[in-house]
Amino acid sequence: MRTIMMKTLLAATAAMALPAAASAAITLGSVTPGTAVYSGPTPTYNFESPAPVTGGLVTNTSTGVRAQPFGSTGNYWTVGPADGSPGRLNLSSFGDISNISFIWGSVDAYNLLEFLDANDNVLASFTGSQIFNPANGSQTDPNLNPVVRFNLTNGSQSAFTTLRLSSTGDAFEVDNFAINAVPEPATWALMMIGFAAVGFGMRRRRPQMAPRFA
Ligand SMILES: [Ca+2]
Ligand SMILES: [Ca+2]
Repeated sequence: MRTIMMKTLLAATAAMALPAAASAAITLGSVTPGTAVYSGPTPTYNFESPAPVTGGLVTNTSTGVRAQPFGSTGNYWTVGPADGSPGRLNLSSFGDISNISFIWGSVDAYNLLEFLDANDNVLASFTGSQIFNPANGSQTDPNLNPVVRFNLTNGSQSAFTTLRLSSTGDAFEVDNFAINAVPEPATWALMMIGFAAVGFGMRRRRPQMAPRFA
């Protein structure tokens, strides 16, 4: 019985370890259908205050040109022939980044998202059709206004600096970017000191728990 459990445990551990070794550096982690009231990660940029972007920042919906993403409020960022394409979001001030999420509004097949390094080399790219198929630009379907999350691993965390959004048709509309930075070495050091302190406290307390007479 114990042997079977051990084997199962080993197999499960191996299965968990494999994808990390084989996977690409930047991957589409999740596509969560949008909600009328945004319920994703706390945004770093909701475009109500200045953000390091180039491209149109708007509040309105203009029929046939751009539409506010379902679940977005106030300003949003739009890229396309009418509003300028490509647009860029410069994230070089964050250091290493482990994941990014945002609302991808009215997903169109001709929307293109690219992850760039400091020299504008493309590290990874995703089209609207990879987010939902068919990517028909619906402004109300939650599946076509999802919160998308991208995960970065290994070297891509430090190489990545800029998101480039392009769209050959109107439009590529987004809001509520949540940027998760990898903890700085100083933060890790503080955490390790914290763990060490807890461990030390447990070791010191243990003798007092032993019976005094036996
Ligand atoms: Ca907003
Ligand atoms: Ca669109």
